[in-house]
Amino acid sequence: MRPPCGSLFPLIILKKTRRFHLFVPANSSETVKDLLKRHAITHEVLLANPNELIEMQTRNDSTDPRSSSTFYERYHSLEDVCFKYQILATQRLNRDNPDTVKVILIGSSFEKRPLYVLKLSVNNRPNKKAMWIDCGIHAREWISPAFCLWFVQYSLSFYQSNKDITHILDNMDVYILPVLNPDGYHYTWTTNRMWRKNRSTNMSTKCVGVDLNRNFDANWCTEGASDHPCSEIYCGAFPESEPETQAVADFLRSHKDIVQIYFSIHSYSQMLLFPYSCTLEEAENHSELLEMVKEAAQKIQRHYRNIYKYGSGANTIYLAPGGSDDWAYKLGIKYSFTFELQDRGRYGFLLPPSDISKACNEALLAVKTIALKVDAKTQAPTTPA
Ligand code: 9B3
Ligand code: ZN
Ligand code: ZN
Repeated sequence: MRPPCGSLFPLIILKKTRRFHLFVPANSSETVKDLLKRHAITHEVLLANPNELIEMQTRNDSTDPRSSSTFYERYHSLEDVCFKYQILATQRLNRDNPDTVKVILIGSSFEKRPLYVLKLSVNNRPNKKAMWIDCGIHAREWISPAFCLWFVQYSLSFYQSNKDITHILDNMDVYILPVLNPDGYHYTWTTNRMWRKNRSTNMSTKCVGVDLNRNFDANWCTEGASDHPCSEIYCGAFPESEPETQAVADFLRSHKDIVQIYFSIHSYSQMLLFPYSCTLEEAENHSELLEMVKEAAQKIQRHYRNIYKYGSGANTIYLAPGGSDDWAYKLGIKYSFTFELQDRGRYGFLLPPSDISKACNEALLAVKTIALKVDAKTQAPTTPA
């Protein structure tokens, strides 16, 4: 079995050449340091006081008029995110399009929170294709919901002034699910900042939560997932056992003829991934997908001097079944991607708010690059005006 991003895992799986991040409870840090020393494993303490960082990231949620950062450069509680989306839903991209932002309820979470999708649509040209972006499937990856907000805000602000986003929105609708795992996200704000899974409970175990990115029907619960409910990568009782998974899967199934591009946003480690993760086999259009993420990574490097790895999931990060991108790909969405945003482990999931704008702009550049490439390849013949 291989580790999920950034989780505490037994040391036996460490490779000699690989760096690894451990989260250690403060009261056992000396013991762990001792152990590492005795086994001649070199280590450094990256974050001596994560609680201070966590406090900093949650404190600035309120709209402090003295703060120099914008709403989009801070992290927000679930309630604030919801509220913001209600406001955004009343906005329009231009005067000719009163109904450019629509809120669609696609289901509810285990704890009965609504799952809202935002639809951006600037014209109602028939047979328009669409792009899907989901954020926040893993609760502790806070930069992910921040990106979804960033994307919506960018689209509403720069439609008709930035030529790339204009071209994209003129040619496709965008469906955005800002927080796929609202129960988990809420829990990271109130109780445990490092929570990953959803919050579903089950009579047969005391452990809470299913890893929603192991719960999709793609080689479900094979190597790289766990059938133990206490595991961080627990696959659930059966594929789509979770209401969050089911809501997304149902929505995409009923829109599969129009959705051409699928993005799922995670953190951390800076990678642009595509199927498969659930097998070492190559996807049918592997070279096409590789070309796209390579171009996106090169652009990020040129514009932001930051390195993103790219490739198929199984080859680039680890073999893992049951993920949403593989499932969407098998459904027929041939341009399917998972992005792992900043950073590479300095702060990990605790990326400081001051890094939000750069992290989001990098991801935005990658989304735009790929969307434009797909659009150029799949241009539906339009009737001349
Ligand atoms: C995992 C899977 Cl199963 C997939 N299909 N694509 C990406 C990943 C990586 C993320 C995960 O769920 O472990 C990184 Se947080
Ligand atoms: Zn993740
Ligand atoms: Zn085009």
